[in-house]
Amino acid sequence: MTVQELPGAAAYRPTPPPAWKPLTDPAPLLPDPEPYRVLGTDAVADADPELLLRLYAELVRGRRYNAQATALTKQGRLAVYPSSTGQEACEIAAASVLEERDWLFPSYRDTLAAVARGLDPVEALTLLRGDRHTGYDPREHRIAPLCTPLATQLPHAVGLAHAARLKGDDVVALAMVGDGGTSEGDFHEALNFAAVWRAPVVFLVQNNGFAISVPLAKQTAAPSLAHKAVGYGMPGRLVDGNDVAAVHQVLGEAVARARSGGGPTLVEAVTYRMDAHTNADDATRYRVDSEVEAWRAHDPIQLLERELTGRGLLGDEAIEEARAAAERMAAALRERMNADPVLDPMDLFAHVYAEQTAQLREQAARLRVELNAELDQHGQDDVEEGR
Ligand SMILES: Cc1ncc(C[n+]2csc(CCOP(=O)(O)OP(=O)(O)O)c2C)c(N)n1
Ligand SMILES: [Mg+2]
Repeated sequence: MTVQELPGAAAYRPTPPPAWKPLTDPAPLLPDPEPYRVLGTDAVADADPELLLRLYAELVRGRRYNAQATALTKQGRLAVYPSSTGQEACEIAAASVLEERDWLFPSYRDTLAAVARGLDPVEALTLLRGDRHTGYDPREHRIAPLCTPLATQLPHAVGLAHAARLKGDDVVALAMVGDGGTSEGDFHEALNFAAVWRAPVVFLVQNNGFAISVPLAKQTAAPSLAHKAVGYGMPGRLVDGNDVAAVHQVLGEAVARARSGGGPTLVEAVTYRMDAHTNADDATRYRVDSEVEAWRAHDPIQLLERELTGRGLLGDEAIEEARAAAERMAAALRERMNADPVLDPMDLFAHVYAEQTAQLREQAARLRVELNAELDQHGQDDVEEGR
């Protein structure tokens, strides 16, 4: 078959689409090829020893909190506890880079971050013991409710941060999410909106290797979760999530960037969940001991302890002191959690809407009638049984 040349075809030259150019230079947005580390590297010379000692005490306290809360599930005092043992460096660093005026948006696994930010250790467990509402007033310490629906906290964080910026308030929101949460639509929507509007948000992904039993390789085919940042036009940072000095530095830089109007950052902290997903999970069904042991050798407390003792900044006495303080916290937590909470069923209707709806008022009235009837009935039984 011969191709017939159309008249004038010789003059036609295909050209690229008009006026195309990259919206953003992708090179500075790319994460480092290896997770950033401070402990055991030259960068540690720049780390403030006072800060490292404070972080150490918090890590020890955090681990003890995880152990105590897990024990409370076995004693029937807590319905469920998603432990962050092994991930304490991310939890503590996240809390410590924020100012009081900032907001933290935690997931269900981030109780420690909330406690490290000042939340009462018992109030932090209220939801997990199945008590009232969130268990705390989110406005008091500027900590959004510990969020169980995956990734829904992310658009909330972006909305709050964007609104604060429009109002001229100096507020940064730090939102925490797991590796599994990055597959949610909310993750995409939050990052896209944040980047387009340069919202003052920091996204911290704790990549702990698993979403319950699903390993990272089944979650994504991206080179790393930090690489996803480039697709939204924000910087992606990859950090050793067990190196508290590194996580503190990277998150601190991201917060400073957000505060100065530079827009959002996606930080992927590479870490590992040492315990099962929750007390209701058996992790031996989907992961091998050798993997767990390899991570045990990269324990966040040990990494920092070795650094500090090696430099003569931490001695046996200070270690004992940190452990004793953690024990005191655990004892107080045990004692308070062993007291039965007094609950008012009518509280169900509080804090649902700023102004109660007609339906809720009607339901509340019906419950009130039922409760009164029950009270009368029990009162009657008591009389009949001679009590
Ligand atoms: C929208 C939604 N889908 C599913 C679940 C059930 N679920 C609870 S935890 C979890 C795994 C999440 O894994 P990841 O985000 O990696 O966080 P991790 O538990 O490892 O901290 C799933 C699927 C949920 N809570 N919300
Ligand atoms: Mg995970």
